[in-house]
Amino acid sequence: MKPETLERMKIDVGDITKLKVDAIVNAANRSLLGGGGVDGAIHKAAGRELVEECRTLGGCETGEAKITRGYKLPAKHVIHTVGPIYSGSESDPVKLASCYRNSLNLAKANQLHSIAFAAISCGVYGYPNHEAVDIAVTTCGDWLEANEGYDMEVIFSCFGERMERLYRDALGK
Ligand code: AR6
Repeated sequence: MKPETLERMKIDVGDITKLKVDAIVNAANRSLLGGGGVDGAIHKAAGRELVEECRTLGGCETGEAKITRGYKLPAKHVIHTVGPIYSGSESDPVKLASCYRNSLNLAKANQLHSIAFAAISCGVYGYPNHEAVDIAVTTCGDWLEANEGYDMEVIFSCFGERMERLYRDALGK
């Protein structure tokens, strides 16, 4: 990956619900009706209207992404993606990479220019965090290089120092 591509990806340490970006990416489940972890935090901060819009979407398959408004969040939109529940099978990295790629494609299709990702599948879905971070950085980097003429700021939201260290290592920062 080109050094300038790595430079286009940033790290934020803290609560993703505080970020004022065009879209934050939620680590949702297939129902899209809320849950624990970052999903619970996003729904709580966005308010009831978010789950009402989610109810109209008919769920979401693993590796896919859907977009809603941000309601009470500082972020304009929420992109909901469903990471794989880690099983150790060959499809896990494929599905996880799809989450990042589909979220970025959806953001571009909606003319968005800044996107902050939660660490998809890195909590209750049990994906080994080091591997998941490598997939996140590689997939977003490849996307930025394939969409070079499009202005997109990618932020990785790290909830705690341990995740921050993993992203810093992966980005060489
Ligand atoms: N801001 C940023 N990151 C956060 C926040 C926050 N406020 N809260 C937690 N994280 P998880 P998953 C981090 O478990 O593994 C839900 O119930 C957290 O430390 O939220 O994809 C859904 O409904 C971890 O690094 O998502 C699904 O059922 C990362 O976000 C299921 O969990 C993801 O952890 C999805 O599991």
